[in-house]
Amino acid sequence: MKAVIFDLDGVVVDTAKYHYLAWRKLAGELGFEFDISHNERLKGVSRMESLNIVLETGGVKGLTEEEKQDLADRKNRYYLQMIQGIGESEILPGIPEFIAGLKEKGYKIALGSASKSGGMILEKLKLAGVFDAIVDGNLVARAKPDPQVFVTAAEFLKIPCENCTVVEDAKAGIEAAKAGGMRCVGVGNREMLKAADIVVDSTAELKGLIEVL
Ligand code: B16
Ligand code: MG
Repeated sequence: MKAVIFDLDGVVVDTAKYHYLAWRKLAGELGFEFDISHNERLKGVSRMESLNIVLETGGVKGLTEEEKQDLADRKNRYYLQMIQGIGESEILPGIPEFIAGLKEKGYKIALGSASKSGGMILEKLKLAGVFDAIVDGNLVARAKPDPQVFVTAAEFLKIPCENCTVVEDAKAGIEAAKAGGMRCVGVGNREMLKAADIVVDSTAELKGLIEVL
């Protein structure tokens, strides 16, 4: 029995743009501009780690843990407002066909997302029912590049890690998959994702990989 474990943001749906817009709004309120060139570093990493990166780019230092928590909560409120209306039209190209092809071949599929909103977003995309296991940021304590999110998904599926392939768009996620002893398909920039076993430019190409997984 084999499985494919999907990252959410950047693989199933392009929520990265909403994370970026929410961080940019917060940065603006703090008096600096959060530039898109730093956005790649936020992909796949936890909310608090993302906040630390955003504050670093703005040269903001010396905040207490409580102040940081307030800022992270504020960003999350903006993010939740922005994704309120998200729906099936925002599922990334080729994902429904890739999932259907995997199911046809008898693969199990799981979600392995760092986002605490992961499960809720899958519901909004009307995809929750097709996943055999859903692991999001509410179920794990250690953020990517720690493999916990993917290993937990494999445990839920009762499939050994070496029979799992992770699909990821972030460097931290690829490191996590490798640390968990899984194969990994990267989606996006070849140079940045070079630690993956296979890299494709876009989710539209995933279906073509089913035979080689
Ligand atoms: P939240 P993924 C990740 O999702 C995002 O890529 C990352 O930018 C975000 O900080 C993280 O989820 C936490 O999200 O603030 O909603 O809990 O790529 O692992 O699906
Ligand atoms: Mg991602």
